[in-house]
Amino acid sequence: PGTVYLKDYRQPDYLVDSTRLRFELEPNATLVQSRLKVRRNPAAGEGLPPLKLDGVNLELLSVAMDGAPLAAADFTCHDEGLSIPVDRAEFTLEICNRIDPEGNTSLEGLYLSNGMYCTQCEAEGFRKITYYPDRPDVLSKFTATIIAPRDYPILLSNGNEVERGEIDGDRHFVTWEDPFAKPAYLFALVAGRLEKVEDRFTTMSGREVVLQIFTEPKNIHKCAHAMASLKAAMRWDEEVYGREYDLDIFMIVAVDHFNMGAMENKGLNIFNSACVLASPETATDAAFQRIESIVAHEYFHNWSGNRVTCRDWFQLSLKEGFTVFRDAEFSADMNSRAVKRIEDVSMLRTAQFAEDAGPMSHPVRPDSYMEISNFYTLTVYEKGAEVVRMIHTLLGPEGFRRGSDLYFDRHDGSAATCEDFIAAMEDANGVELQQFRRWYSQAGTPILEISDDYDAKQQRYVLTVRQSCPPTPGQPEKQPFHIPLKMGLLGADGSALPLVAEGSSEGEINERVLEITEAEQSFTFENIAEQPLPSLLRGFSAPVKVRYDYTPAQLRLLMRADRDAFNRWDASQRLAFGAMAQLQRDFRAGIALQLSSELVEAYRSVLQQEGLDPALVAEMLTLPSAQTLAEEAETIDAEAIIAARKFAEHTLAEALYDELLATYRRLNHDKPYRPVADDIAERRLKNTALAYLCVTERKDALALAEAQFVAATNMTDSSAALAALVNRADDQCAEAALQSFYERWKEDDQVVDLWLGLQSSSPQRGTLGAVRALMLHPAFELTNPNRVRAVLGTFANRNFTQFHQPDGSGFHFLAAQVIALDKLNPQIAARLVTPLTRWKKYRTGPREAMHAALQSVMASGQLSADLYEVVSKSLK
Ligand code: BAL
Ligand code: ZN
Repeated sequence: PGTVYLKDYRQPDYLVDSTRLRFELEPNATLVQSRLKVRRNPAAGEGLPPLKLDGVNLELLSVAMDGAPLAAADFTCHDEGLSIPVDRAEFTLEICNRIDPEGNTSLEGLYLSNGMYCTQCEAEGFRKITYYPDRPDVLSKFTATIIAPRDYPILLSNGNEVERGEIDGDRHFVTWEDPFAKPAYLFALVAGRLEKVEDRFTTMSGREVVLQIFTEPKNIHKCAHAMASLKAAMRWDEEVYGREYDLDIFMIVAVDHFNMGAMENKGLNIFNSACVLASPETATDAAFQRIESIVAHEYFHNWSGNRVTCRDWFQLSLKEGFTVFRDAEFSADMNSRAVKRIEDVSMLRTAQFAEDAGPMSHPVRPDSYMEISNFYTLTVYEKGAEVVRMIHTLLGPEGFRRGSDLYFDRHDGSAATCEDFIAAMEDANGVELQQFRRWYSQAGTPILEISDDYDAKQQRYVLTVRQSCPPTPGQPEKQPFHIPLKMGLLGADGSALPLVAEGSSEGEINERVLEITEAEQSFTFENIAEQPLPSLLRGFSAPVKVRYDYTPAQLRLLMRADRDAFNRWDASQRLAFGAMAQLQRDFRAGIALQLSSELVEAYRSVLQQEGLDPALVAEMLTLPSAQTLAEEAETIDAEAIIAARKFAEHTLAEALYDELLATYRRLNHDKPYRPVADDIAERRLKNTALAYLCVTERKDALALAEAQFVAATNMTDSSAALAALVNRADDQCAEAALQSFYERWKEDDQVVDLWLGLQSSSPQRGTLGAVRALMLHPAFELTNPNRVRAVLGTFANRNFTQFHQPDGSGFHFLAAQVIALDKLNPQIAARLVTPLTRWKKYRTGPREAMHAALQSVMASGQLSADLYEVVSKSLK
């Protein structure tokens, strides 16, 4: 496969003013007719070059220009599309082709999922439907007529329904018209036997919008939370960004087979069932929160993505980074702000930092790709959101809003770039963000090495910051970034010290945002009456690593007293990191393991401290995951990480048993389920305590888990108890619980995914043999991405112990599954292979085994472009 470069971007030669589509749906032979009003793009240059249309896996039946049929010799048809000579500046092109939705297991384009037709066109799926200039900077007004047998009563597309009727007695049709010009990637079609729930929303200007959520009839009771989330998101976007919804109808459809979480097609969002359907009995708190955030995310795209779209796919973060930032702020407003931040940063530090340091490392705005699907990454999404957050921090909320207003005004109805976004922020605020742009072009995670000096006589405190960024593929040297470093200073008693910068006339403040722009920079604070303790990178104000030599005692002070909740948690993580690093060293040196008493006592204090948000307590009590420890390590020693983590967990559980038990008992009360922040926080802490108690494998603790499992009336408590049993209890007890759980929920796809994932992630039960057995379970299908993620994704990404078996069997097993999956669904295969791509970071032994597994994928035959890109770059 070839490489596409950002530097090669050219305007489209032709524009498509309108696109009329007609579908006659048949499982294996759907007929697609298109009628395009095409016009030479005056901005693209002179002459009339051939019209190039993208098309993949299509059976071409006919082409006509201005009504005149073209003979095969009149144009070129190849594997990737059509090239049609053109002799006029404007014309109507009519194309007829056939596709096979049932045979389409890639889940890109039009496909059948559980008897329901649906589409996924982003990024380049539309070319699997019909021949078209499938690029985001060609915006067109779409009309779609869907013809289907009457046993597909629901026929949906974007925009407004304008006509419906009967055809030949046993078929019917519906025509949809979208008044907003859009790129083909936002096109959607759904046909099925679906039921809907309906609600209404009155926009800020008083217009009434119909809201509909469609699902299979068996799931119709699971839509209420998504509907409530949608309405909250609509209101929030009006209040915070001044953005109003623009069509008269907004539809969401749940589908079972879906590569992504959801898709923001104009007026017709299509969702992975797992990201929209929830009931208290079947969905965990985490699922409720995920649904709230994804529903909001897709809705927010109506402005940040649809009204203003991307010029090309290198600009993907323009819509994704911004929209993730928007949804994160929405979730923070709806729930606990600190806990949301902690969750997001944990994920970023574990997985995005690893991506930044791995063979697929790329800037937020990549320079090149082979297959764009591989760039729907944590870097483009999550780090992209951090970049937007930094602009927000630098400009403040009002300045940022001025910038977003200008951005939407300037680019409404067009395709924009990341550069346009920053320029709007600059112009609206009269500031200059030239250096800041490096966040879009330079890959890698910057490191801040911070040291300080206190002069008691002068009462002067100097903070010195050195920044660097490791080399990444194609970028050996990095220029300094513009980094907002939010900080404060604590006195010995934990009080916030007033910050007065050298020469500053500002009044007393306790927190500052230092703007780091140089490779090395010092900041001086005057009138500091005592040796201060710095609280650095508050709220994780930049996606960087901070190195500062904190003592355990200083970390305990930050944990107890910092006014920034995020940094209280961060201090707990640093303390745990230090202790676990020591355990890893001791393990390798053959020294008997001993956990730092500082850590044990710090955790005890957290459990005893009054007035803390229980969710924050739960986060502070949770040791860094094995994956996070691996990301932090210079060289990954999986065996030592597993031993260290297991030992630390056991020691804490034994030492704090009484406090954990008291916490569990205090919070284990019967309360009707509500997915609201306070209740979620209590359940989180209760179940964290239960998991620790069960680590001891004491009978009393396991009895608590069994009792909770039996009595639970919501899935959060039920699955937490089951996980505690599955991870800790003897085979018989866990087996019985697993069986009864499956019998009760086997008809519910979301719960079955959870059941599969629990087993796959268990260090006890998710052995390779057990995972192979799960793949033979009737519930498992390799063609269903949710099942693949539940069993294989969980095993490779969340079962550190079993995946990293010293004989390398886990790696070779994953390689074999990736090879099989690539024939069916390249996007999912390319994602699943990720853990193997990190082979270079492992110590010798696992490194060679991982490398061999990856080579076996490469040698297995013809790989998809998706998988080829990831594997070939990782083998370099
Ligand atoms: N645009 C793909 C799905 C999402 O990020 O919303
Ligand atoms: Zn998105």
